[in-house]
Amino acid sequence: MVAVVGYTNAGKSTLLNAIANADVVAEDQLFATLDPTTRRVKMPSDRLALFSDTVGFIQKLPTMLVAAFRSTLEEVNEADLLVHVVDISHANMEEQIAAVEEILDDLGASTKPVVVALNKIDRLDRTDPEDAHLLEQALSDNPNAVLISAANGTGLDRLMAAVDEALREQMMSIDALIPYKRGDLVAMLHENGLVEAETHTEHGTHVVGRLPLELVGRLAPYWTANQQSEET
Ligand SMILES: Nc1nc2c(ncn2[C@@H]2O[C@H](COP(=O)(O)OP(=O)(O)O)[C@@H](O)[C@H]2O)c(=O)[nH]1
Ligand SMILES: [Mg+2]
Repeated sequence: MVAVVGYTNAGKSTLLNAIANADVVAEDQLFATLDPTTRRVKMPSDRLALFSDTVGFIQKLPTMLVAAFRSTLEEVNEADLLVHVVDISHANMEEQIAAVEEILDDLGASTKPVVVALNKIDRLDRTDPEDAHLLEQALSDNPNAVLISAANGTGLDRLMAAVDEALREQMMSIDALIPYKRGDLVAMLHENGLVEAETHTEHGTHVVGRLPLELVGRLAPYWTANQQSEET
């Protein structure tokens, strides 16, 4: 589960549309997204990820939006990873980043892994020294950021690869021998994890791969001697 967060108007809904062909309304106005919407996205690794749009973050949240924000709070807290969309063409980019980080902190989500997407690079001109400096500064402040244009699709493949890799890092290595009567567990692994090797033995399906931490325990009865109890 990936929650797309960011200051309002940063381009969250546009990004979600671009990666999922979702019909999320993109409007140049505050709070066009009042309800979080979730889309299934096939990642480069072939895994499915659920991307959810969230209500735009702003410095002071009006009371009337607290209810709408509550569902965002849920999306954020349940997410394995956050994609923080930043409008790099905005004069107050830094304040906006700080405001979003502060809200994430308030939500208790400041320790979630984050991929920063510096959006709207189509509005910058690299041959303009000021823009070039801005890009350089933004990248040195956010070393793992990906430059994108949600509007024209630039960098979306690199963003997806970065998300895939960050999700992979969230997973733990597994090595299990699953009896044939527990085909449901093999299916669960394919759906939620990464299968690196799968062999059919006399005693069941031997699988090696990676699985989100919270699901690893389900395979515990079938771990082999090679299963690491701690991530290495
Ligand atoms: N030039 C440009 N405009 C963008 C880009 N991404 C979004 N926008 C525009 O920015 C405005 C806000 O986008 P939206 O997706 O609604 O932002 P949200 O509030 O974060 O969901 C809309 O007018 C979009 O068309 C981009 O990559 N380049
Ligand atoms: Mg939106």
